[in-house]
Amino acid sequence: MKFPNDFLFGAASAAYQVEGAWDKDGKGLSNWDVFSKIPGKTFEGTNGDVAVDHYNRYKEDIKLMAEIGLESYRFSISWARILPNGKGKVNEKGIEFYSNLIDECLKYGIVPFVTLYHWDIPQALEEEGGWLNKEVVDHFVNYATICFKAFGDRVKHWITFNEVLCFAGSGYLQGAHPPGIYNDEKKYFQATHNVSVAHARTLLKYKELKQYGEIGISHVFSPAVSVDDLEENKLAAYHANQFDHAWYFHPAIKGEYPEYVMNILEENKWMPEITEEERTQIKEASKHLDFIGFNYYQPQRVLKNKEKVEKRQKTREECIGSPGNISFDGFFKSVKLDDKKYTKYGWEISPEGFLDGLRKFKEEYGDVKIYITENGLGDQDLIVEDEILDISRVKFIEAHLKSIKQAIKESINLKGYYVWSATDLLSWLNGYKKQYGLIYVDHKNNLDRKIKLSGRWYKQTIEERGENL
Ligand code: BGP
Repeated sequence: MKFPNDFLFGAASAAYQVEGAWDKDGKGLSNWDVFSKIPGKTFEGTNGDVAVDHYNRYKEDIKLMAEIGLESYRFSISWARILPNGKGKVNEKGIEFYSNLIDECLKYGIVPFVTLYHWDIPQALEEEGGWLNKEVVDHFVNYATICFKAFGDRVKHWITFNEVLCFAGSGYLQGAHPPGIYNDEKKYFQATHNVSVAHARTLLKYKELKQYGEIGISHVFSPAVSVDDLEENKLAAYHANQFDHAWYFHPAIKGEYPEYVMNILEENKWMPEITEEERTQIKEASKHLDFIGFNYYQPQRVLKNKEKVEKRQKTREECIGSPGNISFDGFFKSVKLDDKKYTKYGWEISPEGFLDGLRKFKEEYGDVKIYITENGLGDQDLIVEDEILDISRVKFIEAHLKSIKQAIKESINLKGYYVWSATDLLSWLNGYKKQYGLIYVDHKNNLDRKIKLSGRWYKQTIEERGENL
């Protein structure tokens, strides 16, 4: 079987992780510009001031992506580049940069797939309460509308938000991302609800503008599976899926929050303030959702937690995504298992868990169109005589594309796959050492680029439309 012709093979990035030029051409400060400079927050104090200088080298990067044969490039817009204070006057230089980037993609026939929010809120709005402040929702819709009007003639694929679970969980439960708050469930649920409303209103605005493209949201896809058949562990897995998936997928797809979670929020006094108008907006938007994006890296192996939960700020090591942590509410625990394979960074490698999760998703949510907006291997690549021999990454992508092929055979509505990431880039909490790219960036040598083995392998796979997988 070949992958269908309308299936997009792409790769992805995010503004803060690649652009650099943090204070160039009128860009305002973002929360990450500030947070990454607080001692101890990031790996060896790394930040995105320069990142991989995509802002200045985007032409070279897009050319290399074209050489790989990428059909689509997913990137994000930095809100503070468009609106330095998050609201008010538009920074024309910011519009110009993204306009040029889009044109450069189109020059090679690469479809731009644009994320409006990949975690970098303008610092001025963060200081006004960030996602806890409902006025920020208005500002977001305004920012999105500016982007639709400026780029919507050429961009026909939009993602409102990237991984709300990750930025809100890290920002309000673990203290590992800005605004660096921890153990504040009430704030976490209020922020996630406000983001759901921002997504809904932005989607409705987009439809109102009649630009005839598609719009969706990308979420963490990390299906929880019980370690065994014990009832208490199966309940732990159910609970994890309700909080980590249903709390996000339900409003976007079904237009309402899951009852199971709502009951627990009520019992614990964690219920966010939700107005009738917001409920209606969420419901209405769900009817027009075009697709859901999944960022899949690993499943979660869980069991009922019996340990006491310590109410404290998590260390960076506890927040980098490897299993071994207790959930925020103390209900379940994720664990490493002896019979599973793990990456150098301790993330499970499970193409089977991916396929299994996709099947379960279809059972629950039906035929929703899906893009895999991120999937990839974080590693420290082997370099031999200047060649980047990232064999493990080839194997990783190959195995996950096989799962997708099988899923398509089973009529799961998958329409695209984006390798995380196009070029090597900044990992939020792991610095530049943790590489994901199809294109190598040499930090010892002027940030020189070079296509890796995985890039060449991906090129061939795209040319064959995956027939030989
Ligand atoms: C996702 C984010 C990406 C990226 C990726 C890899 O959660 O959307 O921005 O960072 O994870 O994560 P990490 O860099 O922590 O390995």
